Amino acid sequence: MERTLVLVKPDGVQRGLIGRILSRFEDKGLKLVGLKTLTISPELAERHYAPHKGKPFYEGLVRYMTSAPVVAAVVEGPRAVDLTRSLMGATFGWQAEPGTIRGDFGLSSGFNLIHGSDSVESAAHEIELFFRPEELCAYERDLDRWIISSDDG
Ligand code: IDP
Ligand code: MG
Repeated sequence: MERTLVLVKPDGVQRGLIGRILSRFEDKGLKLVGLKTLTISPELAERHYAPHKGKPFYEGLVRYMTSAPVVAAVVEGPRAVDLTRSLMGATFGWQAEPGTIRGDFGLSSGFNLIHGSDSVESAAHEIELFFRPEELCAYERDLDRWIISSDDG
């Protein structure tokens, strides 16, 4: 079973979209096993976005992500990393397909509402940046036998 890191970015929190964004993951059948609000420090933003250091949008990205609180969530399920990326949609709101989170709620390149890890490896690293192990709660849902079949992983 995979886990991935989701952030509802500052624009999503300010616009009152926390519930509507996170409900997409529950609707899909994925499970929330970690959840918190926090204001990202410049140090944490730099570690989280280290792969983008040096890119033209990097400084603005760190400013944006540290400007107001975010919601951090750990989402669990079969293929959670790829499913999360497809629920999010393309990076820029103006490019993202309707039906995706970015496609339905935004039009901007920078203010794109949500972050999701892009691989199983980066998910493991990013989850560690945002959560201590004891903050994650493994639990069974009785309904999962109707959502996840034995060949889903
Ligand atoms: P992703 O969030 O879809 O994985 P990345 O390429 O990893 O996209 O970029 C990380 C974040 O940096 C984006 O979500 C977006 O907030 C910001 N970003 C990326 N490219 C641009 C840009 O060209 N202009 C402004 N912000 C950008
Ligand atoms: Mg990315």
